[in-house]
Amino acid sequence: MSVERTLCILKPDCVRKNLQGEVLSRIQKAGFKVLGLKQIRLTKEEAGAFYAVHKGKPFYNGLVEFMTSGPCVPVALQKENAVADYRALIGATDPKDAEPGTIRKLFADNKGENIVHGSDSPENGKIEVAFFFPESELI
Ligand code: IDP
Ligand code: MG
Repeated sequence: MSVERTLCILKPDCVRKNLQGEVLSRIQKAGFKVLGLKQIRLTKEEAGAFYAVHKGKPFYNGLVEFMTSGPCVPVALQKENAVADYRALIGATDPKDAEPGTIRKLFADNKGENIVHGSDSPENGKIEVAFFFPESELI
């Protein structure tokens, strides 16, 4: 196992529900180190670029709409085996399919509004952290 970075985003539904602290607390208790954190409001262009891999899928426009609907909180995380461990902690994309006790099972309303983002590979973890944080903002 090696030390990896993964990008968490506390999505607009998480912020609207005032669950930022609750969710981040669970992430920290699971051993993740917070390297960087900020609250921002994504533009359509930024959200579209971040989710470019999903362009053309039926949920893409709705996803961009949702991610720009209010502030969100990108969090740069680091830990041994961060990508897999974080995805296990948040659970499946659709909270209906997520394991009991996972963040999405506990807090998400549906497959689209699912509280948090997580990177899907160590390589994308690095790329996605860099999308929101210049190296100078990571401590
Ligand atoms: P992930 O966030 O678990 O990695 P992805 O398949 O990468 O899931 O999809 C990115 C995001 O797009 C999801 O977190 C969710 O917000 C949204 N999404 C994915 N599939 C659907 C769907 O079938 N309906 C509505 N929204 C979806
Ligand atoms: Mg994904």
